[in-house]
Amino acid sequence: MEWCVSLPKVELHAHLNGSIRDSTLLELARVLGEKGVIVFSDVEHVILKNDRSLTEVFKLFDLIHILTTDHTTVKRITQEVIEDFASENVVYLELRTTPKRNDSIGMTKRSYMEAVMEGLRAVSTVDVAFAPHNVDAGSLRESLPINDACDGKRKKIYVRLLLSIDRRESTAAAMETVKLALEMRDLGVIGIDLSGNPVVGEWMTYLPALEFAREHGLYVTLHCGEVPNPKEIQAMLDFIPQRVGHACYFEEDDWKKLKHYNIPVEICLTSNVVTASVSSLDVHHFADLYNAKHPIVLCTDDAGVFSTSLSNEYKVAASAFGLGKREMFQLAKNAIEFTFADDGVKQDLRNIFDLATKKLD
Ligand code: 6MZ
Repeated sequence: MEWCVSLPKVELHAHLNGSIRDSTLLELARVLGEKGVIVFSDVEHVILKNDRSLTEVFKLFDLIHILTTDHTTVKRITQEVIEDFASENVVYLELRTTPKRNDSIGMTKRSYMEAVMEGLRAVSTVDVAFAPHNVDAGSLRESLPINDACDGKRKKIYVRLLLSIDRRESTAAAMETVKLALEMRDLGVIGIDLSGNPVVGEWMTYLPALEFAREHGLYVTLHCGEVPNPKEIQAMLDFIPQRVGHACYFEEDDWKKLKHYNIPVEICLTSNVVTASVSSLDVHHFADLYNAKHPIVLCTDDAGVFSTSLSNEYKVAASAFGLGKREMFQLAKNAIEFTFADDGVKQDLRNIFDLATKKLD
């Protein structure tokens, strides 16, 4: 595990509200309990529970959103989540979150995202490079020390943001999210994710917004095949997104299409097994895709909800699929090519890995 922690890593599938520390959730729940908004003893065991079905996961998200959807808390969780990823040597993070409205406190999707940006700026324990067009494109990038997992230098993490469309949303709400993403490009927003309870909603509802996103140069990644839904899986693959997440319930034609278009897959091992989207690691599609040299990247999905970390996902993959250090290093490094980052950032990341090669043997 120590080796997996010191390995530089790239995280491409992490939901902000799924990555919160348990201690923070409990603290927030206690405060709302004292205010009489919730009954603390009712929610404590829900937060600490380890095994969760997919249905329970989405109930938990409803609870988490009650605890976190105000500006101060959104700022706080963003800051903590970035610190947590950086502390385990994640050197590049694409963090995704669903911009939310909360009329009772005057929150708009834009003000939600402004709170996220404040959280990014509030990180002080590590250097955060998040705005491609101003902060880290110029002299600051040069002046920041390269993250070096193996010595005491200050860590640096690149962060880019993906805005999520929740499957419960209407076409108009999805379009609002895409327009917001376009307005926030200079602040490090680079793409759109489609997520949310996979048994809710219809592909055609989100398609106009996703097409609009693509036409305007935003990258798109889709939660695809987390539950059996053959028609939707085919429609999603025909859209040719830049990446897909999960791909658990693919049939032969789906694999063919995925491979034909060479679409990288964000693999979330612990999440898939806990939610029973895959019955066990022995039958997980990681092995087939890995052996076929299809582009894949290990990700956490929801490090808080599933009590995992990216280092742990590498450890799980190593023991389930027999990967050695060399294979794990290559797997982590390959992920650079599947990021939505620009060429300059990709080159920086390659340099970080090259530097680490010498020390990790
Ligand atoms: C689908 C998921 C998910 O956006 O509020 N989310 N969607 N499948 C999953 N697999 C377990 N895990 C998380 O983060 C939480 C939201 O991310 C999506 C859900 O829409 C959830 O409400 P944000 O920061």
